[in-house]
Amino acid sequence: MDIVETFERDGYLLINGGIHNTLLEQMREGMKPLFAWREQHEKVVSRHQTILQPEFCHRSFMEFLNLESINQVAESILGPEMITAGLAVLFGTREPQLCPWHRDFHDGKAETPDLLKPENGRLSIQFNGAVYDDPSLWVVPGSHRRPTTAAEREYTGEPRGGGSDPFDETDRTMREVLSGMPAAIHVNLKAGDCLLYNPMLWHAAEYRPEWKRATMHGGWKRKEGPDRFAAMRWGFNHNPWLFGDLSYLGDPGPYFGPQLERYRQSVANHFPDFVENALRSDPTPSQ
Ligand SMILES: O=C(O)CCC(=O)C(=O)O
Repeated sequence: MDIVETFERDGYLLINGGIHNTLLEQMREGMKPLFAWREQHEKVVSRHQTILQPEFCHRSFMEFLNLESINQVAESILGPEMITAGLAVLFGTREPQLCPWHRDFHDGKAETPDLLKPENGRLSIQFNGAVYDDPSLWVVPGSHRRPTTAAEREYTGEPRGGGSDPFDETDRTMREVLSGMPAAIHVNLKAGDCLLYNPMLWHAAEYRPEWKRATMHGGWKRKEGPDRFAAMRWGFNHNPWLFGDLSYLGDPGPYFGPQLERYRQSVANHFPDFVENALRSDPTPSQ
């Protein structure tokens, strides 16, 4: 079975050691201002959603986004005309928290039945690229191409999106909640591993303060995705700075460069007002 068939069947692909060690070291440097940013927040912060903003964008992030080992696998699934979905970093939290079982576009949404059709399984990919060892994530293989089962519904309760909540472990540990989901498997990423996955997959995560976590979180879409589904336009308004002077990025590279151009084109097609405002105002970092 080739990688495309595996991705279609399971809804994910693991690229072992996709990020080489020298780059990992540089990315850890690039993470330092982001860890400092997190420390400034009183409340629990589990991610920074827009690390391509000028204040945080580090040269190593461009190199990561241009890794051939990862882009070629993604292109074999989505085709060469990929649109970037931006870049976030997942930290985990300062207090133990559970990111409960969910699909990114949940069962209550009108578009969900279509997004779950097997023929729509290759419109978008998201990734978790581990800069440090990362045992946080759990997934249910194959759940991206079928409606929620009665057992999953009973186990997960009301549909909800992502986000994480404090979890009282008096009666059950987070591990029990995660492993108790029917057919769930643990994704134990080692530093340098990159998981590509379909956002419709049931997934969940455990956040432990003792785990140092900086996992790159982004992805790609095929143009058809945002053209057909409003859900796939989520995040289009996260990066006003990508519509201004891009010289701060340096060389955006052979993969990310064209992916960024397609992103700008797709956002301009769907949200011309947003683009016009982004170009008019000074997109001062303000996350
Ligand atoms: O922290 C994680 O790895 C899970 C993130 C997540 O569930 C999401 O972004 O939808």
